Amino acid sequence: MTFSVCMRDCYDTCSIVSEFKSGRLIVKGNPEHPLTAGFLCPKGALLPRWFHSKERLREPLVRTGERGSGNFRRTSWEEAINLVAEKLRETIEKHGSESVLVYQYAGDRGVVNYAFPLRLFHYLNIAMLDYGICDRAGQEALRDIYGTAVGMDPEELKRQKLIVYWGINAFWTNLHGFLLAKRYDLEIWTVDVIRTETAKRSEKFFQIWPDTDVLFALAVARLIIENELHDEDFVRENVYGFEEFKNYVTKLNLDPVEHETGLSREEIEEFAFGFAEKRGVIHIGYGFQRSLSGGEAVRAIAILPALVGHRLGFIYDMKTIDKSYAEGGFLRTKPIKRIPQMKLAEYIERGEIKFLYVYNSNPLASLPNQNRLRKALIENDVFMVTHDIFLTDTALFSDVVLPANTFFERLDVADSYYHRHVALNEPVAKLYGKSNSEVTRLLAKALGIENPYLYESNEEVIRKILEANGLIWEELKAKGFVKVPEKPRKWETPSGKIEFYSQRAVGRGLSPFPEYKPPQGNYPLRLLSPTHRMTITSQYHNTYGMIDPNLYMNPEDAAEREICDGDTVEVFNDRGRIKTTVKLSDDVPKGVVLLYKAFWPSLLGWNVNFLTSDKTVEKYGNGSAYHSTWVDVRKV
Ligand SMILES: Nc1nc2c(c(=O)[nH]1)N[C@H]1C(S)=C(S)[C@@H](COP(=O)(O)OP(=O)(O)OC[C@H]3O[C@@H](n4cnc5c(=O)[nH]c(N)nc54)[C@H](O)[C@@H]3O)O[C@H]1N2
Ligand SMILES: Nc1nc2c(c(=O)[nH]1)N[C@H]1C(S)=C(S)[C@@H](COP(=O)(O)OP(=O)(O)OC[C@H]3O[C@@H](n4cnc5c(=O)[nH]c(N)nc54)[C@H](O)[C@@H]3O)O[C@H]1N2
Ligand SMILES: [Mo]
Repeated sequence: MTFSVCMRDCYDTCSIVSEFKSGRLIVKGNPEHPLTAGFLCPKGALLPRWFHSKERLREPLVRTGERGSGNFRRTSWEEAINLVAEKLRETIEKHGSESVLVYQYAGDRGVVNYAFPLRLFHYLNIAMLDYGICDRAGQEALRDIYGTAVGMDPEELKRQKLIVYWGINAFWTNLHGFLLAKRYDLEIWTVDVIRTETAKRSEKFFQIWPDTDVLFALAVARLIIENELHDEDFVRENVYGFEEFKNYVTKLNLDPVEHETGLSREEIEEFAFGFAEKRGVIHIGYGFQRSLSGGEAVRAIAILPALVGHRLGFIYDMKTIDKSYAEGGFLRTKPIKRIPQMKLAEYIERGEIKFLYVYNSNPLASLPNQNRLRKALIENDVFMVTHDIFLTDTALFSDVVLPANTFFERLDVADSYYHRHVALNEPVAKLYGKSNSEVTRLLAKALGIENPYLYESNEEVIRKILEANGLIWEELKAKGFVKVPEKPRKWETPSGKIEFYSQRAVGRGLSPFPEYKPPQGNYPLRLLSPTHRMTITSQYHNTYGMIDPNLYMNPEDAAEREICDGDTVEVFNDRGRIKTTVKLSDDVPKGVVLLYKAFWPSLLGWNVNFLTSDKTVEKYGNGSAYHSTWVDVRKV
């Protein structure tokens, strides 16, 4: 029996008990783990299929044909590593170290596997991303109010009565979290544009028009304050700028709120009164904040739990251990040049990137405005290396492809961005490819670098991190996971209080209070691209195949365009056009259409990111705005 951890970019970070028997991998949820609780989600249960997939890359590849054509020749590890090292050296000499960008994200969340390659790139003073793709706007917004985006330990929910899933489809994206709330017998509410599977399993569902969450939250705040349902003692002692906030929301005219949000006055009151009475906790989603209004929305929503007396009554991010040692930022001798992740195409067009090293990510599926990105890569001279388990779209565009192994094949640990458990991942079997840290060591050697930090073993790095965080290796080995105790925390805001009047936001040139701006688009339909049940962004499309490429559309919008269920349609805007079939559904409100996010373009012929907006929210850390996409649809 071996302990593994599901390393996917997912809230749950499940502890797995795995075994390799008669040449097959067997996985089970670790029964001792309070969240995994003995079972795996539908994606996790299929991990052996992913592990044994015939499509796994076995040998490095070197491009022989046109970029993106898929023409490669197989080569040895030695030749591939030498080629990458040589090209890296040459690019740095010719264009400087900042013309090289390492593009990586959370394809594998192992502490070592995620961070160790950055040691080499820090050592070489190479450019890095600003990581704006996922949860950035909300991070900034929560810091504005609380000085931190780290909220409540979900296991503390057992002392609560009500959880609101706001802009998160937890039943699909945080299944173990959702079931924890059920086990603790909490009342569950959902605020979403779509009647999701989470909404269908909730006691109350508030179906809101996109981008109007700011207004809804402010209206709720106003009703709570006006009716004196807020926790007066808590607010007096712990909140900065309550009176100013009260004046701000009191001036709010509630009539247009109904019109804008699509929620009735009764629904808004029901939320306000129920939330105050039950002292609700809010799980603020990552999904819904990926829009131009996302930052302001999180800021408004985040005020609600404090109003009813919670110190940190939201769930968003979790940080339990300091992992910086794995990344080795201390190896750098120059400040980091950060490239906004969402503006990759723009930086390539400007000729600022000459060498792109990609690992743990599939940007040619997951980044917005794919036509622009692909054109930029084809027209500019960028040497591209991708380290992945599969021949993804990104790999297909690369000059050198390096086969990665899976987390079942190496030692690592993982923390979670949702709960407080750190889990152990031991190797259980070996098939093909090399881990991110192995490749880093090989590259360092080929570059002739002698620094010992680039040659530390996974175990050495893990031991040092555990030690620095007061965690005991033997304990981890015995159970597969340890819980990191929570230390008392202060709000790290300028006033040391929860700031309803946010001085940090003012410092960034924003209004002290969340502001509503009506969404504007140049096409009639709003296109949302949320997560799919059986994939993690682009992962598992090629191995599980259970994707849903349909465009979901409200029957009224379809009737206006003489579209029937099952018709083939073209979805289009200024950035691109794709063809797919339509499913009519009342779960999607009129004026909104839905395509699930980021399948493999090379398998499907398209994905939603040929349509999505690559605008960013500058004032909120260049956060992504996928959902701020407008399209039209016509029958073909
Ligand atoms: N099964 C599965 N699980 C995943 C992932 C996956 O791809 N598949 N991806 C992982 C990753 S990377 C992340 S970041 C998380 C994301 O986890 P979630 O936050 O649950 O992800 P989404 O489905 O993108 O978005 C949640 C909801 O936001 C809603 N929404 C969109 N716009 C608005 C709006 O203006 N207001 C409101 N109130 N709601 C709106 C969408 O309808 C959607 O239901 O999930 C992780 N877990
Ligand atoms: N339209 C739309 N697009 C979106 C979103 C959206 O809501 N709408 N959501 C965005 C969000 S929230 C996120 S987080 C991003 C995620 O986008 P990406 O970072 O591109 O994530 P994945 O698609 O999961 O790709 C991860 C890749 O890492 C590879 N991988 C897995 N394990 C390893 C390993 O151990 N080593 C190496 N070298 N590779 C490995 C996998 O095979 C996979 O190809 O997508 C974004 N894209
Ligand atoms: Mo994400």
